[in-house]
Amino acid sequence: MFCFQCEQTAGGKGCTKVGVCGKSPEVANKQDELTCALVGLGRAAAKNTPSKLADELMMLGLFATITNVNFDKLRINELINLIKDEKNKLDSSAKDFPVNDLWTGNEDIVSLRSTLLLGLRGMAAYAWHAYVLDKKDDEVTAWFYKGMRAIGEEHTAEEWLNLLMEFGQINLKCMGLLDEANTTAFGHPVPTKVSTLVEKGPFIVVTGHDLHDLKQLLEQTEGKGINIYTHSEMLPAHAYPELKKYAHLKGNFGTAWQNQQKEFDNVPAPILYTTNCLMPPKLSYADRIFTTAVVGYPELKHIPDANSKKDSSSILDKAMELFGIGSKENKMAQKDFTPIISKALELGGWKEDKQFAGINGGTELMTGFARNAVLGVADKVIDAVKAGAIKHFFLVGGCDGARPGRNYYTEFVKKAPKDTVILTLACGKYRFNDLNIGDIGGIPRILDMGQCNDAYSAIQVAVALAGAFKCGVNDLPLTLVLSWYEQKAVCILLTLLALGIKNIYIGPTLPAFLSGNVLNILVEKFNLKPISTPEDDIQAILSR
Ligand code: FS2
Ligand code: SF4
Repeated sequence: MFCFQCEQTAGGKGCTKVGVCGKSPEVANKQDELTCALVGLGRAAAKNTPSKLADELMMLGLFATITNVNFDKLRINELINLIKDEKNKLDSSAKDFPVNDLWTGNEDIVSLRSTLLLGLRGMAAYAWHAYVLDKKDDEVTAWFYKGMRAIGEEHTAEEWLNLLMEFGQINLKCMGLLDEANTTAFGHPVPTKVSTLVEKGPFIVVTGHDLHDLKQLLEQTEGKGINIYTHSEMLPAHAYPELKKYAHLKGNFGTAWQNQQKEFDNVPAPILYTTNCLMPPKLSYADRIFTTAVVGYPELKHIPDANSKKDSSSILDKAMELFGIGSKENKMAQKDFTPIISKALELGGWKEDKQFAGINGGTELMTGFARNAVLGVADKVIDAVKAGAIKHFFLVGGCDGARPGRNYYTEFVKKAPKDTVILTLACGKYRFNDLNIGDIGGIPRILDMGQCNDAYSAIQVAVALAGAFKCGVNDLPLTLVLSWYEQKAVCILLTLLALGIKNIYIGPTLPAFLSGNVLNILVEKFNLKPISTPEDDIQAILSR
């Protein structure tokens, strides 16, 4: 096996024996085979128009290879079979990419090719979340095929760089599509206080990013005496009007993904995984875990699409059962959550209310400062900047992870001067989102904009502020201080670079898939900076 796609990769170079994430060599090799089959599908799509199922397979196939999503080689194999089937229908002469060529060759070319592939994986997750809410964009869909074809082609370094910039623009479109899907289905997020108290009685914990799954679970648990708690990237759900209207969406349980093995032990409730980040579960709680859609782990219970025919040997019925794809009509995935509801009632929850706290001991979390909420008070923000009350904005956002160096982000927020505002998003915020660092003239100093894909909101806010101040985004008193872990962070970074955003700080370590030369190009062109210490970085930023 070879995999170097995430921040925790072995020795900062690549996992070759077993994944640090728990991925086995068999699964890693199957995922490579899947990727190479998707190149074949991309090639076949150059000849004939792909079907709805081919589009679904393109998105789900890429999504399934993201870190901490699917550890089940049988399911990856099902996907490969479905992809080959579709490819042959389009163009039986189209060849898959040779697996041996995927991670080998000239170091810089491997680096550039891998960066595009990993970005495509990230974008596939966003495209899928939009798709289940009935939003699809032809240009985004077509780019998956184009991008996968490119993975199988020879390109010069310059051509690869151009492809990466083009991809960054397409990913912006895809994040915009997901923003539209979420706000159309659930309304615009409003600033919302979220409690960390878990009330006595039966409950279900929902983790991952899929708001459509959460909505269906809320509908199906209403009036049944079961409370719902968000976990990790699901926290921003509390801010959407069409989700917060459910009185039994009570609060948030736990922190970011890397703490799940500790947090889910001894909890008298089931946990639903709608996407990443799934860690191999401990035996003590594996029987309480339910996966759905693209998430998979051998032996864990899986919630299939409600329309699927169980135990059918037809390849299409299997696709429907395992992944919720392959239906003829264009309808949104429907789930039947009865098994998880029964489990919640059986386990019964705690006998007494339990007060939990965040990493720093805080018991209340604020979320819902997405673009609409922030731009709604834009005048106030602009006045505060003009009056000198707000000196600088930091976007401290991105993924969390297990490395000790990630404490940088907590310290950064704690040490940021009192006349600065912290925008944040994604699961890295759990390092500091329970801190009370006050407000500036009624504007809270920590503004949680949402999930990782809500980087779209942050971009919109930055563009609007640049318009108001009649300057470029790079001239704003705004610095991005990002933490990365998996491949969605890769596609977001490429979008930021494609937009020409400079001086981005990145950590806790640099991606293993960036070769020395490619990194030098990014540093020269975009002034990308590895993080150092919070003190030095804050000082350097504010004295610029
Ligand atoms: Fe966090 Fe994991 Fe959001 Fe990433 S919950 S690292 O998938 O996408 O961020
Ligand atoms: Fe290693 Fe990360 Fe790949 Fe898992 S996803 S095998 S930890 S590089």
